[in-house]
Parts: sequence; structure tokens; C-alpha cells
Amino acid sequence: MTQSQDYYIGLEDRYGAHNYHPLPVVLEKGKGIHVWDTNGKRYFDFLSAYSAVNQGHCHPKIIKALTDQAQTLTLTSRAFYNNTLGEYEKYMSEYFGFDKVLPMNTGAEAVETALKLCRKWAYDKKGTPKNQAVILFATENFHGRTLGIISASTDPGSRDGFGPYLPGIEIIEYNNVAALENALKANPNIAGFVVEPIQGEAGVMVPDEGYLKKASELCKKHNALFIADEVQTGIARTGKLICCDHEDVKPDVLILGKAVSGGVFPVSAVLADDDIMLCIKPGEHGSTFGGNPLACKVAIAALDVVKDENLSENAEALGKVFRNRMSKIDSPIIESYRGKGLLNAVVITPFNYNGEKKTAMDVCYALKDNGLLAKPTHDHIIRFAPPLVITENELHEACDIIEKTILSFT
Ligand code: IF1
Repeated sequence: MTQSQDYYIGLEDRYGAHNYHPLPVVLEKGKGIHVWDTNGKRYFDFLSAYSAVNQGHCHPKIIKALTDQAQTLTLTSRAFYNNTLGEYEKYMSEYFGFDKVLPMNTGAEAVETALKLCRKWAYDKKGTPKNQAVILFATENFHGRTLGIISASTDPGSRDGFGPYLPGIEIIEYNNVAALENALKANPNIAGFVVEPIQGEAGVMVPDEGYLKKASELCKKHNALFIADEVQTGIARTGKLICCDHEDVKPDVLILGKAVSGGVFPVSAVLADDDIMLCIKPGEHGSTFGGNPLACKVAIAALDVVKDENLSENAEALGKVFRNRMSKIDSPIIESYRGKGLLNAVVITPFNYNGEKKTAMDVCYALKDNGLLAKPTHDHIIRFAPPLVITENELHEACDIIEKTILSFT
């Protein structure tokens, strides 16, 4: 018997940690670009679980891979070999163009793995004095929630109250080539620079054309690793397989997560060539579930879908359609819009309506009532990121909802 939405919300409030503040909607089904709540109301999903469901909810090919493998062998640990991991590692290495992959589960785990790999490479290959490696991060970064990663955060909400922090971290301004060059020149112990090719959580901050190229060249010049966190921007989201492809940049270390599995299973990965990857020796790093057979089969199916259904090309083309539609909404509450492929954001100017101050969250509540789910990042930026399987007609239908909703406030 279907319970009321308040029943499910009440359970989470009573028995769940209060580490989130979700939109008041209770979902029970997903298919393609849509999700349904427990009252049977259908929504366009314009968050895609923060770009994890690029292939659409419950894609039949990915679900089949999951259910087939789930009845065969789910987990061996890495104490033994199995007949899926090697094939997966070959598939991933060739798919993304690196010598090797280190399989993990969550995005944060992959970022932490990349930090350990970067430090190890600095000590073993660059000759950095032990425990002197420094890794650069950008202002307004988001790389996950673990202690090592939040040690690099400039967001008080992610960082405050969790000290003491990891040493060997330096922050430079995002999208500022001179800041990167000065940091690299000032300290020979800089081991690497971890950066999102587009900053998702910061509000879909797209850097200047050429920033990634110049940053990677400066890292090479100063013998530091260019480490791209493509957990959110990867897997066709921005209109290329990885966002670095827009500038023909091959990162020294590539970090992937989320849509590697199409949102069906936690799968993340760190890719690098041998001179870097082989700095981690047997027994120096690992994970119980990292590279498990279920994850391997699901990820292969999910990445097959990306190529078979031309999701990069679709994201590139429909991203332009989306931004064109946003440009045509004549409303004083839209301050700006930006994005690449189907990773976009609309900046909402705080406004008064019916004598009350309104923000992007109020717009998201109204979007929900009108059948589209999106969530603000910070107070005034709405991220719009539908599954990449969306058709042009469906995109126009969704944009009609966005336009109607925004105009309803003017
Ligand atoms: C939450 C944000 C997005 C990421 C990048 C690594 C990770 C993420 C670029 C870590 C994860 C998620 C985390 C989730 C909400 C979401 C998020 F709002 F938190 F910042 F997408 F922007 N690198 N992002 O975006 O991957 O460990 O989560 O698998 O923590 O609320 P993860």
C-alpha cells in the first residue's frame, strides 16, 4: 500500500542522519529522463543525480548487465583474480586512452586515490623530499566529502568544524593562469594541480577558453601532474567524452565517477600512464569493492551506451538548444545563464514577489509543482542537467516548463 509522502519524509527525519535538506518530493520510479513520485506524478529529472544518470534512469542494457552478473558473481575482493576485472581494465584503458586504470567506488575515493598517486609519484619520480609534496587546488572547488578532500575546500559549509586538516595543500584562484604559474614557480615541491574542468558545485563555472590547455602546459613545464576531476563533467556530460577533450588536453591523471555506471552502481576510476600509475605498488592502496565483477559489467554496459547512443554529440547539440531557449526568456529574475553541453546553470537574481523575498529555491519549488526537478547550488544558481538521452522535443517540453515557471514570477 502506498503511504503518504509525509510518511516517507518522516521516516528519514526520525531514523536518518540529517546531512541533507532534500526538496519535498518522494520518488519511487525512474525511467529515461523521467521520475515519478509516490502519488504517480511524473517529473523531468533535470539533476540526473548530479550527472550520475547520464544514460537515463534504469537503462535496460545497464540493468540487464547488473541482473545477469548479480546472479553469477558479485564480489571476490582483490585477494584473487576473476574473469571480469582484466577485461574491464582493458576496456577502460582503451576507452579513455591511458595505460592503466585503478578501480574504486565513489568519486571521493577516486580523488583521494589520485592524491596518494600524485604524492607517491612526487617522491619516487620527481625527487620531492619525503612528506614535502604540495598539491594545488582551485578556489571554490568541490571534490567530495572526505577529510583529505575538504582540507582543500574553500567552502565553509564543506570544511568548517572538521579540522585539523590535511597538510600539503595550497589554494590558487580558479581560471587564473598567472596564479598557477606563480605557485609552480614559487615552490619546487608542487606535485600536482587538481582541478574540475568546469566547476559544478561552484555553479557551473566555465573557465576561459584555453585555460585547461595553458594549465596542463604549465604543469608539464614545472614537472607537476595535471589532475582532472571529471567525476561530474565526464562521460559525455559537456558534449565531449571528457571535458578536457574540448581543448585536446590529456590529463596526467583522469578521475571519473558517477555516470561511469549510469547511476546504477557506485563505480569510480583513476586513469594514468605507467610512469605514474606504477608508483603505487602491491599492497599500498585498495578497496574491498574496488573493481568488483558487478561494477565491471555495469560500467562496460553504461559506457557502451554512451558510444552506441551518441550521447556526447547529443549533449553538444541539445546544450546549444537549451541555452538558446534560456536566452529567449524575457524575465528580470534571470541574471545570466552558462554551461557546456548539457551541464548548464541559470543565475537567479533574488527578487520580490507578492511582497516576499524569493530566491532560486523558490523557483525550484515552483518547477517541482510544474513537473520538473532541479536544485539550486548556493542560493542563487539553478543547475540544469538532464539525462543525455533527452530528445530535442523533450528538451523543448522541459524548457516550456522552465519558461512558464520563471514568467509566473514576473
Ligand atoms: C553530495 C555537490 C555536485 C563531484 C566532483 C568528486 C565528487 C563529486 C566534481 C565526489 C560529487 C556530488 C556529491 C553530492 C552532491 C554532488 C555535488 F553538490 F556536492 F557538489 F555534483 F556538485 N568530484 N558531487 O561533483 O563524488 O564521492 O559523491 O561519488 O556530497 O551532496 P562522490
